[in-house]
Amino acid sequence: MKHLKKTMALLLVAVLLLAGCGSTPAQPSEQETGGAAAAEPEKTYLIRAGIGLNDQHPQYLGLEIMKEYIERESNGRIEMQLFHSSQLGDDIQMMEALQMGSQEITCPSSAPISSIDKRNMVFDLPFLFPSEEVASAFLDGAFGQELLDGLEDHGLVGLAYWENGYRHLTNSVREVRTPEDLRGLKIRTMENQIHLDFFRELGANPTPMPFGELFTAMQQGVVDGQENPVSTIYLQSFSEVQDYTTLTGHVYSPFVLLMSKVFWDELPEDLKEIVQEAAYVAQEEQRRISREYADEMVEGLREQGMTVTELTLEELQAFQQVTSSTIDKFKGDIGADYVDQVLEEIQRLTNE
Ligand code: KDG
Repeated sequence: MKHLKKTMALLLVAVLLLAGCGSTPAQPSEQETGGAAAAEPEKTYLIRAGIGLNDQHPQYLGLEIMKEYIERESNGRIEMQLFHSSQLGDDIQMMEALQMGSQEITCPSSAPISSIDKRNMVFDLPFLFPSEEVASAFLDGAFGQELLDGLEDHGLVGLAYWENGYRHLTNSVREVRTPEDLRGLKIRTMENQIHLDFFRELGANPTPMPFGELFTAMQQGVVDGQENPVSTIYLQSFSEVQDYTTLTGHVYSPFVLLMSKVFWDELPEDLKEIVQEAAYVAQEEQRRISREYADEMVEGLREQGMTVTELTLEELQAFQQVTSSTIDKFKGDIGADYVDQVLEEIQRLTNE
C-alpha cells in the first residue's frame, strides 16, 4: 500500500512536469510549430523602486499606482517591487545605485539632484513658486523637461515630476514666528548648499543629513528641528519628537521620478512606453493626494498635539526679506541668465 502511494506520487510529479507545471514555460512541439525551432520564452524584467519616506506617504501611493499599471499593461513582463523608509539606502545612495544599474527607480526631492546638475538648484530658491498649480505648469513645461533630459548624461532617466510640496518648519524648542526666534536652533536640512545658506541667513545652525537619519537625530537632540511638507511631518509621526510647526512654505519641493539609464536602455520600446505612461498616470493621482493631504493634515498635526503657527503676511515677509539675498548669492553658481529666464517664466505662468 505504502509502495503504491509512492508510485502514484511519482507518477503525479511526472504528469505535472509533462504538463508544464515546473518553472520553465511549456515549449510547443515541432509538430505544433510546423517544424520550426521552439519559440524563446518572453524576457521578463524586474523594477526595484526605493524611496526614503514611509508606505503611508503620497509618494509611496504613487508608486503603488505605477506598479499596478505597469504589471497589468505589460502582461506580467515587468514585475515591480517597492521599498520604502530608506530600505535601499538614502537619496544619494539610491541615485548612485541607479547610475550603476543595481536599482531601477528612485524618487528623491530635487534638492540632492543639484549635486548632479546645478540647474536643479533653482527649485531650492526660497519663495519661488506662488502656487502648486504654477509649479506644476513650470515642471511639466519646456523648462522642466529640459532638466529631466539633462540627467541622461549622468546615467539617469527623468520620467516625471511628482509632488513633495511646500516645506514648513518644525522644532522642539519654541514657537517660531520671526527669523529671530530661529536664532541658534540646530535645523536639519537636505544636502544642498542653498538650504544651508538660507537657514544660516535666518540665524539658525543648519546641519545637512539624509532623511533616514532624521527621526533619530531629532529624538536624540542632535538637531532641534527640521523642515518638510505637512504630509511628511504628520505621516512620519514627527510630533513624537517635535512640538512646534510653523507654516513658512519657504520652498516648494518637486519629487523627481528617476529610472536607471542602464535599465532603460535594455527595455524594448513597447515596455518603455508603458513605464513612461505609468509615470504620468501616477503623477496625476499622486499630486491630487498630495494636495489633499497638505490641507487635511494641518489639523491632523494639532490633533497629534503640536502647536501649529500660521504666519501673518507681515511675519512671512520678514522671512522673505532675510532670504532674498540667497537668490543673488547663488545666481552666479546656477547661471545668472538661466535664473532670470526661470523667474520670467514663473512670472508669465503666474499671470496666465
Ligand atoms: O523619498 C524621498 C525622501 O527620501 C526625501 O527626498 C524626502 O524631502 C525629503 C527630505 O527632507 O529629505
